[in-house]
Amino acid sequence: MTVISSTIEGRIAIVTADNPPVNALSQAVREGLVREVQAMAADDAVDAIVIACAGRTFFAGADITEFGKPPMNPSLPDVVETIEATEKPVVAALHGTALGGGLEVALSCHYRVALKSAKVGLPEVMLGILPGAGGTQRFPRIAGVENALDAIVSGRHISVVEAHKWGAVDQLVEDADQLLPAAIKLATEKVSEGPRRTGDISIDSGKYDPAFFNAFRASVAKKTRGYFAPEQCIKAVEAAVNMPLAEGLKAERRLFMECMGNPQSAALRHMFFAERQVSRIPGITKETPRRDIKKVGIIGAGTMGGGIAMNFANAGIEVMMLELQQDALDRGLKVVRGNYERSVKSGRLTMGQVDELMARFTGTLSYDALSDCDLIIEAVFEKMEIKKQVFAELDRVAKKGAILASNTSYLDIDEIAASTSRPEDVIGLHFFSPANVMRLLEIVRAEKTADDVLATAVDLAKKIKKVGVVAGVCHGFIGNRMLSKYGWVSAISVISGNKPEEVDAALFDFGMPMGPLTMADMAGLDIGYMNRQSIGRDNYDTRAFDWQDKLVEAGRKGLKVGAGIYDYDEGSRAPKPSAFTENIIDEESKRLGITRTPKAAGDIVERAILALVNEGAKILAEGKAYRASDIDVVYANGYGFPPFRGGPMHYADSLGLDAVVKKLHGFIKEDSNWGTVAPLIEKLAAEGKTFADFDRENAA
Ligand code: T1G
Repeated sequence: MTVISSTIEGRIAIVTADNPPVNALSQAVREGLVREVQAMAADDAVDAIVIACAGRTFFAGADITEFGKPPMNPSLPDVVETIEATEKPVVAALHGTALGGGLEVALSCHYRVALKSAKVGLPEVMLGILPGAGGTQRFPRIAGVENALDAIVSGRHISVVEAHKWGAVDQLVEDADQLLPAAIKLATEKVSEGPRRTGDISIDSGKYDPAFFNAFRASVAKKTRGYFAPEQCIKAVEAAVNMPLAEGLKAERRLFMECMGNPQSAALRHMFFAERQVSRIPGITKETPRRDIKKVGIIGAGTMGGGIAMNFANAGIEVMMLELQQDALDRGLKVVRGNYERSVKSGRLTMGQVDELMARFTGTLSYDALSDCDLIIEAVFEKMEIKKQVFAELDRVAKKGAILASNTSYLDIDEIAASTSRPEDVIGLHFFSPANVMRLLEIVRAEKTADDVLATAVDLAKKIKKVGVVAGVCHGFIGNRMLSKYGWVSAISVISGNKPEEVDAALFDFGMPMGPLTMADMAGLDIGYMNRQSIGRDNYDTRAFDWQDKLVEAGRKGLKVGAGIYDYDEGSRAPKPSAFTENIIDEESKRLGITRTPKAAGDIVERAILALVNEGAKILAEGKAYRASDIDVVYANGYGFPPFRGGPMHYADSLGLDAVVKKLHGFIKEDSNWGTVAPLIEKLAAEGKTFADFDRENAA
């Protein structure tokens, strides 16, 4: 298929790319662009050139599938330099999302026309790299240093309306059918004026001294903690300010290659593709029927119920919330409105939009009112008896074909489904708190869940902007099952020798958003306490948790009561080491006859992360997750695992599974409560394979 073709209208050449799905700048596209632009530039019948793309978007960037493979000419910088050097005016016609190399191609054109709905951006930093085809040099010149620096380091998508205000886009058109004519018209008008090269624009370097860049560094330090690429992006923009274009481009190239060589880039590319794999489900195809979801019922208007409901309202779906008491219902709806009004303060919403969103909500005290809902999700108390009562009611009132979903975070969906007359319509939809913010949704496929119910849930996840990962039924599904092992390692690390703050600091420095013990205090120590009470002392490692249970019994339930593992000043969420806790740990270790020996941070991290990996491999082998990369997506999007490490399974691959097996055996020798090494890791290690190999060989 010809990916690049040219036509001539009047005396204007139109070079069009057609490389679905996103016109990625593959080798064929790059080669075609150089060939056609050079041919049109040499053609006496042509006075100016327009570059446009067919399909849904202007070039959405370099072809990421080519990364990690030997480079193929022409490189994107070659393409960009060819276009910019053209003696005839070149106009870019932008629509969709002109991102990364796509925007760099547009910046090498001399003028830019855009469809008003289009977006531009330089999101390379999200892939652990930086704009490597002149973006760090040209964007500061045409958009201003401050705007470019923010765009390059954040990787955010920018409306062309904003880019137009910056001077980076010359003209906006309202409708798609106006785009090409406007680009041709502008090209014609510019024939006499000739090319206007972004690279020729100079920057007043005096305005942007080291203090300016250091202040910017400080402003992004928290958000970019642990990431390698953001600093390289800043250095590249500094080069744009302090060097002529040719030198700046060389500096950009060097910094780009340093990023490409850093393991974080491979990890972030892994996450990019992993998130796009999750919707590939065995047995589900484009032909699988889907059910129409026009109205959603939510049982429970508490924090979870309200947050879940907002996702659907945000996607334009009508929501009916059910509570047993009017004041609880009123309170729930008030909290939802409050959440939306906070977005008004931050400028993300207008009050009019809040009213529009709230108009999608209705409330009821009667189950019967849910009889016209297409999907009903319960978010009630995590007790099986209560869930079964709710599902019995739903079975009575829900219309035929309604999907019945539980938001349970670890209970058995098969058991819940069996309490209805329609198990094929029952599924798990496990949202993560705050449900209107966290991107992860675990879609739990029960034994009898019908394919069309599952397919509907997978599509619905995308519609409500969640990353929907399908899990099988087991205690805690994927994330919480792994979390229980991580929590055990952090608890045992304390009783066997490390201070809570040492364990937390080690995992925080690894890249977790907060340490496991701070997280336990935030979630509430009483949750784990009640769970352990319910399963009984013979079914968990009491040595690891008795010290925490003593804290709960002393009323120290965590942040919510101002004391848990840590102490908290009035109104503060900052954890402070607690003498009370230290005393409990000391007493407990003496009672258990443990001589406490602190471990180094690296040893703490190794145990905590490999506990995740070992459990993840068991989940994978049991078929409770379809891919190792799905497990990475769960842990990065639901539990804050640093994306720049690619998720626990990718991280294990980077260590080498033979090394992982050796370490796990060492841990088991040290403490038999580790259980067993996952046979799947042993097998892959013995075959010299990785989890990535497993995914390739078992591709859904
Ligand atoms: N290369 C290859 N494939 C890509 C791709 C890309 N750049 N972008 C998307 N795809 C595939 C994706 O894997 C999926 O495939 C399909 O297209 C639809 O994507 C030198 C080096 C454009 C906003 O980072 O942000 O330029 O799963 O499901 O939700 O400076 O894709 O269907 O087989 O995401 O509508 C910079 C990355 C590259 C943009 C569309 N560009 N892409 O979102 O669809 S680095 C980016 C996106 C660079 C230069 C450097 C999004 C999108 P499949 P999708 P979407």
